[in-house]
Amino acid sequence: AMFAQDPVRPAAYARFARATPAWFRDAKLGIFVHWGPYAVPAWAEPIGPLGAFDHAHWMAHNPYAEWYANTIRIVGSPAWHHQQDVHGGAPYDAFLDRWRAERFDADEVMDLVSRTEARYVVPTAKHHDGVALWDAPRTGDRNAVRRGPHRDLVGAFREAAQRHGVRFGLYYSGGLDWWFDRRAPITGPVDDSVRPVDRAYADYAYDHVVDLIERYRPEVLWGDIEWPDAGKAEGGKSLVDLFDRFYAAAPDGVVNDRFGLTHWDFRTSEYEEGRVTQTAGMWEHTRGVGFSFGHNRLEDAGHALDGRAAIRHFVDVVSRGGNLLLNVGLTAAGEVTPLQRRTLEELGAWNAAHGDGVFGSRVLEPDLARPSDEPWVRWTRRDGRAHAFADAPVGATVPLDVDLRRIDLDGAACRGAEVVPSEDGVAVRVLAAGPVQVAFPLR
Ligand code: FUL
Repeated sequence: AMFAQDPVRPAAYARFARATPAWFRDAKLGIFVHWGPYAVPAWAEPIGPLGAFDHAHWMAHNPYAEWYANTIRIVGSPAWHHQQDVHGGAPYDAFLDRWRAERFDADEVMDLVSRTEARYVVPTAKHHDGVALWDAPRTGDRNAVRRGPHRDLVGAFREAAQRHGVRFGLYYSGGLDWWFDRRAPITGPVDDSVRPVDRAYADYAYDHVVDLIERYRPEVLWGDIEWPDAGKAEGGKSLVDLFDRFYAAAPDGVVNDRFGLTHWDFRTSEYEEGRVTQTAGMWEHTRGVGFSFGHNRLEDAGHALDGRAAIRHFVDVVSRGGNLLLNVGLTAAGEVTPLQRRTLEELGAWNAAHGDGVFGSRVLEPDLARPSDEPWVRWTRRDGRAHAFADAPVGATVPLDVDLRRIDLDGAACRGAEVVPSEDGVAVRVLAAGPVQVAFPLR
């Protein structure tokens, strides 16, 4: 039975239903970039992954450094104390002028992105703090062109992405804007009661995204939290009209599932939250190299994915049919930290040698071969081959759980491994630091 208050998807959104564009299905890896004045304090408690804590604890100890403007307003929280002690209790907006981007080189960032072999990049155009990275309409001086960097950062990313042949997307926080909506900080769940939903905000957000579409032609529209409810129904400055404009400008474009119950081309999950296991539709998993999206100076190697962990995470997501949107948070000066850079470089080096079994691949049917966690084995399918990825100490023998009637052992191509006989099937001996790869022809 349906209850009166159940949300209903407005019928107008049905016309956006479409098959996922091939480029996005094949892309597998994107790089997310979070950047804003929160990179100046760059401070959050690295308590762990989203989804592992209750709401009240999460908000008072938020490991997301890009939430700093909210966390420091929770009186008595460690971030509130930090703001008192280190920044004299100054208001968040004091960071706008201290955010200088003095060493930002969009081509350098995009060079790193393209060396990971990521096919798309998604910088934040406006996060929850409401600060725009371009001269967005009606933001007054709260944007990167009028304050701080004094540059159109969205434009700089856009042009560099084009020069590097990387598809360009944009993140826009339609759900939260702590400048437009100056109510008390969020201390519990991010539900409908803590986000602006009225016409005034719906029009404001609409004008921003129309401007982004017209000026920068993104091919990924990455909304966040929700879309203001007053803008969901057809007519006026509506989300229906916004999607019309988006697909007219980018016929191959894709939209994520954070515009509420309206339309999406792909589902999203984040750390432990909403973890999607193989669904019929397209999905993308996102996380930072550490526990934050914005740069957090409190994070060290103990909080972050090293190269090997990032590779395993990436291959795991792809083996289950998803894309990985891996985030870096730039420093206030505009640089990728050495910790994040190393992880991306190691992922890129591995992709250069093994990417033929990952990019453009599909999920391998479980009746052909099955993954395992101990030892770590994942499978993909591409071009008539089953690709096995195994990670174990050099010299270890890893059994593979396969259907030998369908997998051709003779034609196997090995990288860092050799195929060895085993009692009840087949195994690979690991000859190099992993994950190693074996491609088996399928019969
Ligand atoms: C979340 C946001 O609240 C985080 O700050 C981050 O932007 C992440 C990608 O989405 O919902």
